[in-house]
Amino acid sequence: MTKQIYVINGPNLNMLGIREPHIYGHNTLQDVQDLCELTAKALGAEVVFHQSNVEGELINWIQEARTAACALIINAASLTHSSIGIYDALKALDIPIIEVHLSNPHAREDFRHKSYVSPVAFGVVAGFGIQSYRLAIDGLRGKRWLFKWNLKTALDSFLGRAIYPFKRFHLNGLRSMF
Ligand code: DHK
Repeated sequence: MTKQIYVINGPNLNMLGIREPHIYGHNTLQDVQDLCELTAKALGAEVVFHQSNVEGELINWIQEARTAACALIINAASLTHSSIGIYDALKALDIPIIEVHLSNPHAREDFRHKSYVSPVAFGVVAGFGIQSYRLAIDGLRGKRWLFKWNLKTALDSFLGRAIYPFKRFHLNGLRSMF
């Protein structure tokens, strides 16, 4: 199974390229997704990419990432500054969380200076436009969480080839060790 990096985007990010391009740039959300996929590929990972304007949907994807992902990249957009629901959902994860923003919220209005994501984030990347996402994914390179996942994946594929007839039995036993 390929390791998965969840990339979750909040309200209005579907409007990228149209909304306030002097702040958020001219690239579209599809450009962001393409960039994330390309960057993750170099780490041997695949990207699960989501955007929603609905808080509950974002929370469902965060919960899903708990078991499905090796890392979570999140731009909660305006909900960064207001959502205790997202904060609580993120707190339940034990995978690395990286907060990203296209703009630098700290150089903007006061209400954008508060983040409910930062207290539970391993790292924050802001102000580099869509390159913030690339930097966030690149920042995972060589980190132990990816290594742990790699070891499991490598064992799965090695054992899968070497002892095919006993595959299910052995893999299930080994999976429980990691
Ligand atoms: C995006 C938004 O939509 C704003 O509400 C945040 C963030 C900043 C960004 O820069 O990506 O304040």
